[in-house]
Amino acid sequence: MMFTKAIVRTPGRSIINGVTTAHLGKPDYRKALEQHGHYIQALKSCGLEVIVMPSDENYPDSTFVEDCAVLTEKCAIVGRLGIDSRQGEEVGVEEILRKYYSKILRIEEPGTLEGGDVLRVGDHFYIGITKRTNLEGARQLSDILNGFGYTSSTVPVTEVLHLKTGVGDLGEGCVAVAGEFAGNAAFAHLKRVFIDDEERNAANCARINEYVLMPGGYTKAKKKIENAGFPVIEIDISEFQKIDGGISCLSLRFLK
Ligand code: CIR
Repeated sequence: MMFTKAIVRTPGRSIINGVTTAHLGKPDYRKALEQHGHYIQALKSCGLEVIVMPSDENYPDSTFVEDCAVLTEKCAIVGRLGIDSRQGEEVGVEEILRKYYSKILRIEEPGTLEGGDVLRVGDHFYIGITKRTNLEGARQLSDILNGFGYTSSTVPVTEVLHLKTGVGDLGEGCVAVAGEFAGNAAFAHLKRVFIDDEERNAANCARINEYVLMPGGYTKAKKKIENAGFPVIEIDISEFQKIDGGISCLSLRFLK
């Protein structure tokens, strides 16, 4: 899957109030901005044109744009975020998507769906059932995807925030798996890179054109992914990890 563009959203000062389950302290705004800049540079190194949305102080978590939508080459599906404080983030993202997509569909109430729960491998979409994505949201998404010729299946997620917190797409039918997903039969037919428990955050990586983008500081995981044949770009995203954010959630990648 090649990408030509990515949408990102600059973090605002309110990022210090982002929702979190991590016990790592509050993000440092200045440092977050700097890391976000490096993230944009990395996307550009992968050959992408980067569309930068301005920050929105009303939404502390809005820098995690991936949760707002699911993008395919045939259509865009706008999600319905599963936590009150984030509902509405998708409006600005949809405005941008309108410039590029003629087919935009929406997840409707009572469905909830966040993009962080949707992992594409080839033409198959795994949909994590989490506190943020409910069965109804998954059903609506899967109906839409089936209509465009894609397949999908659901994966119950119990230990982490989103499906992609623990499974990352490495491309070419290969995934990085950590924690509860390492033994999950749903991924057993794929080539898997097993990420050690103490480096579990490294499973949230993203294949972007020639490279795999990884969070910085996970030496063993980096070696494993490189040994599996994928060149890696590391980015320090410590400030985003303090509020449960990973590599994939910081952008929406697409081909247009
Ligand atoms: C949240 O709890 O919604 C944010 N603090 C983190 C969202 C991370 N998104 C993702 O993993 N796709």
